[in-house]
Amino acid sequence: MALTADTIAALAAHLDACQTQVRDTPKITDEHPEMDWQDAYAIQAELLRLKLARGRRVAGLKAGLTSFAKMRQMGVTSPVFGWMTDDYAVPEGGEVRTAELIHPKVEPEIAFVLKKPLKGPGCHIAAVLEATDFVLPGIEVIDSRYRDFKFDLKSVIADNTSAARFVVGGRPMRPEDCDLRTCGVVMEKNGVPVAFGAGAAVVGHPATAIAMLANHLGERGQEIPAGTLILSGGITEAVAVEAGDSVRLHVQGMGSTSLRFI
Ligand code: 0L1
Ligand code: MG
Repeated sequence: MALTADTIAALAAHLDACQTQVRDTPKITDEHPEMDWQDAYAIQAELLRLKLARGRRVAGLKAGLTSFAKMRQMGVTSPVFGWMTDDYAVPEGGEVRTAELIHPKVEPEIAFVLKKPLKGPGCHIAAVLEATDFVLPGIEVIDSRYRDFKFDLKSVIADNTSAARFVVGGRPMRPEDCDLRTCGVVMEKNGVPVAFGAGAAVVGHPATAIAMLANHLGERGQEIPAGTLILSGGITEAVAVEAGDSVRLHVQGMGSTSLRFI
């Protein structure tokens, strides 16, 4: 690691303050170009520790930058991983207070809920499908704490992959009852379709993103517990939203889920 424990703690506190005070910041690698991958995930872990110390609990995990569209949009080549706490969860059809966010965007995703734990290394798509209880539509609200969403991969990892809010719902399906590669998604903003795609946009198959997450955690001696909700990654580019917008995601065979920005 390139950063000291004090610097890691200070950077996590800075990103935490940006989120709670709804203000943006230049990317942290501007000040700390020596920051390495381990530092980035250590800052993310310290951010989580701060939240748990305030009484929050982990509500799920996420893979990000998993679609070729997102990778192209952000100019990166590898996925990133993060977590969501209970205060990020929006009830189905519920409201998101835009004043609590900096510059929100929404992503259409397929969420997985596990019935068995998953542990890497060596986790693969078949193990994920066997461990999955059900899949369902999920909308992720991302809100990078970095000015104008301008960041590099290490900065975005430290910022918990821009996680901010999420909603899941619709009609959960068993993974054996659907083809997650070809299943189509349509996301509407204010009733107008704004993003379309199919599951294969997420690293070829959304379950592969879950296997990548299990392998990432396995390298750190961690596993994904049974019962965990995981957002497998945006299927299309993220769409900017503002107060007054409503967003609905339809996933083939799984119904739809929605939220509103007030
Ligand atoms: O969930 C995601 O794909 C977001 C990853 C972070 C990059 C961004 O803020 O767009
Ligand atoms: Mg996402």
